[in-house]
Amino acid sequence: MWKTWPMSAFLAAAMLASPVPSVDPLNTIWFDQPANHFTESCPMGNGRLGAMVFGGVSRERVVLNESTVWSGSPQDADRSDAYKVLPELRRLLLASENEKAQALLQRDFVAKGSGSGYGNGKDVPFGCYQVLGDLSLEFAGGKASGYRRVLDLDQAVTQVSYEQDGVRYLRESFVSAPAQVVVVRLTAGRARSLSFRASLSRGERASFRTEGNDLVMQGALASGVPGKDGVRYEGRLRVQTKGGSIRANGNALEVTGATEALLLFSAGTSMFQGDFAEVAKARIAAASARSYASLRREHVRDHRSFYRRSKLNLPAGPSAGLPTQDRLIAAAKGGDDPSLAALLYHFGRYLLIGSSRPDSPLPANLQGIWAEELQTPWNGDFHLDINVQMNYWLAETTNLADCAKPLLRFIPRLVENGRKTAKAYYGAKGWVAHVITNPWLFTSPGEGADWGSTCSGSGWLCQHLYEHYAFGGDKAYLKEIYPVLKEASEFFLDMLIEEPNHGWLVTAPSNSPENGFRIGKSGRISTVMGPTMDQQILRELFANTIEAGEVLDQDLEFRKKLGAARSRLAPDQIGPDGRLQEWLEPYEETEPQHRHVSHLYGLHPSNQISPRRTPDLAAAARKSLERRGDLGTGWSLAWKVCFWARLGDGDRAQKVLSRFLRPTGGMGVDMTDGGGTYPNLFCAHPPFQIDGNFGVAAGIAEMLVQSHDGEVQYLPALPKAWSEKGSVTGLRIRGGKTVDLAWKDGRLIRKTVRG
Ligand code: FUC
Repeated sequence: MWKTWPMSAFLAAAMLASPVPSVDPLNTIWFDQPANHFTESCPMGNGRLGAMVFGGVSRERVVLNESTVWSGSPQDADRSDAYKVLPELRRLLLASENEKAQALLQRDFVAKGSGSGYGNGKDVPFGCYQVLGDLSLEFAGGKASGYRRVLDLDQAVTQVSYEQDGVRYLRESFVSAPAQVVVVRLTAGRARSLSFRASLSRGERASFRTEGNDLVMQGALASGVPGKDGVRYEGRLRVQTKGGSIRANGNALEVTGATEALLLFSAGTSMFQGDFAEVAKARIAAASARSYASLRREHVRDHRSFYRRSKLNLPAGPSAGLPTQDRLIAAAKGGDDPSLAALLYHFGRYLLIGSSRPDSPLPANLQGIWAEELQTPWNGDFHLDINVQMNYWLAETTNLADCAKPLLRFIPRLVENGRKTAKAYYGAKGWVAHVITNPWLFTSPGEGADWGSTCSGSGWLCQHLYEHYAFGGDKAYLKEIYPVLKEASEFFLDMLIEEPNHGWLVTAPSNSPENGFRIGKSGRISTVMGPTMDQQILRELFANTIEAGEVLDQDLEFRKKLGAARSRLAPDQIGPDGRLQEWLEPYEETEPQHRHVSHLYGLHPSNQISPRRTPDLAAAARKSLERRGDLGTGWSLAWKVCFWARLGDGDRAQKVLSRFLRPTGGMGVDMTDGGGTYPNLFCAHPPFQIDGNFGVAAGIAEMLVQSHDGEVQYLPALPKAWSEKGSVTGLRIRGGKTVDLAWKDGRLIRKTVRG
């Protein structure tokens, strides 16, 4: 039954993999020891299948993911009569009785049922993104020396190599998008010295069996409804060897005395595919008929067709050759290594390519597609008050616009449920999504009044639809997404109320994610009308809808209506202390250093505030940022890098970036200022949350080129630390052109604009 490869393919494969992988400080993450935790692992992915290699010597652990492994099921979480309390809610808000409004909102205006289970929703209908399972390889053998584990971002290949009992061992792994398989190849430097036991495991809801040289795992996830199965899945591992023998032993396969082994894994779920098990089996069959060298070559070529579109080159400092973790520590101690920021930039792009390919079934979630738990933090869901959006900030600017497609396809799918929610809660036309959503297209408010009633989630998502047009200029695409923008605008047109003091139009009820304030001796309040962020999102949504209507020559009357409403939206206000106000009133916030900086949405990601066009507002935004401070959770730091870049302050952006790179191992949830970077460069909220990786790469791009402000700005926020020399290729600007730059002593020495 073993497959014997032709000798020529074997030789080619052996020559491809150098025994001691090389280290390029711009493109490699590497370790001189195995991982103890997945935040030290080497993550790889093809936009659907994910793998994290731990690289143990006596036990290799590869954590496997599949992006549709989601528990839960569709549910109706709308309270159908919520709209009846809307007048009273609004009366209380207009009478400045915010605390009472929030109590009423909590009672009658949140989601029906268990909502997201307060972020622990794996067994409720909201559900949770979950690990698929583990692949374990157990080896016999003594102490290893010369250990090295390298993730090569340019090839998207991980190599684990060491010497044991005088034999050099090499494991090479990748996750192929063209072949849709996880590939692990094990080689030994001496013939017939490779023996191991391979097994699959999962903490719950899984059964295992062997089928010839295949290991199969299958199961059904919780639906959240007692007695009903949720998503069904199947994973299949095939083991092939050159030399030696393979034997099934219980639910494991044992390889003895091989010179080389090839492991192929594929998986699928029933979320979008009835014949998922057959498809996975067919993929294994197709891949196992090919040589390792051809699978690898195809994979590297495919990966590079995304990865090599942009490259940042910054000088390597003395610590650049160290293992990545030591490099982080050296930088935190003040060591000079600008190339570390370039590695972080490349890693952000690498992770987007790995978790969100043009044909991925779902957008990247809070952990991309790299989870090791059954209950991931915050359900590994799609948060709409910053997180899923931040995941895609780098897509357009760093030349991965096609990787945004999973999000762009997901947004219109929310419309149907969003219409129902709009009607149930606001008696309004159009569609709305609040602060959390999932593959079951949840659009109801969250279950906690203090965070769950953010009503601008849909508006913020629409920004992504429109920006894709602003960068790409594709009118056929604009035509497709226009109805989504229009209906989102219709919702807000219908739900806005007039604020009596100035006659401004404001959202009500809402909040400023997820911050609170007090009035007099009140407790912490969040419920308000017209938080600044909502108003900024609506100004942008209406403008984009109008512009899209103009380009498509549609809906003149509607455009006029939108324009009139837009001019009456509450404006940005500068408070008595000179800061940009977060709410309609200059309330005293309960946490002045809160991680969200929602009221600066207008500065970034929107373009409403700029030092050039609105200097007063920009100065007020700067004051707000000063007060928020330079600490925060991982994603909050990433956002601050973007803010300072937009304010043209490269050194400050660099300072926050250094904080982002602070090495941490902390895994507990920290909502304040524990943000930093894990040994494998995953962003620490803590816990691990991938948005920060994406946001910081977007921030680095903003430091180098900006195109949101009516004219292109080259090197708008180049910090002194990078000024000596550097270059970047492939940054994308609105209108679709691509920019390459080089600089020396802080001055631009070369600029090429292509396209
Ligand atoms: C929001 C943030 C938290 C966290 C969570 C997933 O609630 O305020 O910091 O990122 O989303």
